[in-house]
Amino acid sequence: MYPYRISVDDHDLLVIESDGYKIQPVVVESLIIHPGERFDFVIYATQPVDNYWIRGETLEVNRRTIAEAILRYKGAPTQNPTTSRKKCTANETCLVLNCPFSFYPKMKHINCMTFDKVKIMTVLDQPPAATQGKFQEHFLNFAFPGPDFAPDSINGIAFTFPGVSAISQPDGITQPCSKSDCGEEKICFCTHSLDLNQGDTVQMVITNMGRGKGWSHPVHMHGHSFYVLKMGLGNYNHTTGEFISQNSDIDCGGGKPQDQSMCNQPRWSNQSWSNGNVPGLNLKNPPRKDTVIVPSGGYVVIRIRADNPGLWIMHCHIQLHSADGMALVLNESFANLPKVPNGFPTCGGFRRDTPSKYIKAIFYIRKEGISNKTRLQHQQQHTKHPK
Ligand SMILES: [Cu+2]
Repeated sequence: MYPYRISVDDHDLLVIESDGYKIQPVVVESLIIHPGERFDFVIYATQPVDNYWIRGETLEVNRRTIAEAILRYKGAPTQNPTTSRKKCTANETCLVLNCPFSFYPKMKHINCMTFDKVKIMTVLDQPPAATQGKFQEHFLNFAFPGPDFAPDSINGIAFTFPGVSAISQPDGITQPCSKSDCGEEKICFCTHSLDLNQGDTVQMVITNMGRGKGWSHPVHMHGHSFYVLKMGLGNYNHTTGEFISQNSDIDCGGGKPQDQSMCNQPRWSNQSWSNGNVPGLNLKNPPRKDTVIVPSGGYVVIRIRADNPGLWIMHCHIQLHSADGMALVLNESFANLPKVPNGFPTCGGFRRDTPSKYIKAIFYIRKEGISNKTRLQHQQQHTKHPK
């Protein structure tokens, strides 16, 4: 559920790969990993024979949640390490990879490298161009818009799973969004899908903004890996690291300031950024990934080529968020799918026979409408910047 900052005492990490794609190696003191992400790194066993702590620490403020393991050199005694983590100083700063914010408070002496600054290793693997007529841009706001009721949603739509196999029985979907009351300052529940045309370059601007912004969402896509072209972060106080305001590149719509709008129909503040003309896009050797963090109060620009017909779910990888509706389906070139074989079994609507405690809890929250309060506490706790 939480991001962890991973380090190994007295050893730098040489990060070489993420989500199955080789990157141009970077040497860091630590890296931050969110649910769904994978990182490969190398450490050189060049230190004296001994035991060393491998550390995972969450980013929370005023609370410490740690995971620990031991790096034991061959020949070291079977005991706990006595090592401590590197002291980051003005003369010897630490570099942290994959921060969901721009920087740590100044006194920490930690520099951040956001993932859009990483380069892919394979130079032949380049993002598709924004060709006129074959280019789509979609804005997707992962948030908990309220005010009274704040389900986990994308553009104010809480995903409802179809009661049938949508790929073999598309006509059996009973709650399509076309029949729901969704809109700019509305909340709705339906089987949210996004239509993609075969061969198009699809750019997505994934935001975590508006009144329902929360902690960083690790957004995961099935059926594709995407190119990470740009990250836009919130504004923070350089000295204290406290959050100040959301990124002004995005207009949240609704005729309201960002922090009051549901941000269900976000767009570029500057319309000349449309059609792929976003300044600062990293189009040369951008990294590829299938899970990317969308920072609180900010956005990520990603691209794919729609070359994989099917229905692919895209969701926040925090289980609680996706189960409660922070998901949608990419309806990609449906007409190009092979026909379902003759006699393929069909199924009707389903019900969970014995809802788990967890599902019951969600229903309870929905019924009692306490979701917003809980979420607000959640958000306040997690949008604070680490100190
Ligand atoms: Cu999430």
